[in-house]
Amino acid sequence: MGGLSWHKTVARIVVGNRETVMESTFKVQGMTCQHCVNAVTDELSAIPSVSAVVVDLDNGSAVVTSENEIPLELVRAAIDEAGYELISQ
Ligand SMILES: [Cu+2]
Repeated sequence: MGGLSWHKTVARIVVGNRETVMESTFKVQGMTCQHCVNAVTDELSAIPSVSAVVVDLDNGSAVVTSENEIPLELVRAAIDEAGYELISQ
């Protein structure tokens, strides 16, 4: 995979099935183990419209799949709630 981009939102729209899925990648600072990954995953999963969360410990990223675009402040609050920090540019 290429370099990590912060808050890159990709819209994947399937017209036939009327399915809209967005994937957003965020960088998270402070995760050190699987416990951290679980905490961040749980908090991000609790955001409305989020259908999937994949957290990568090695590169400190969180890929969030959602039906709608998620306000950045919600993501920031969720990561903060888990005890970590959303890295801003
Ligand atoms: Cu940990």
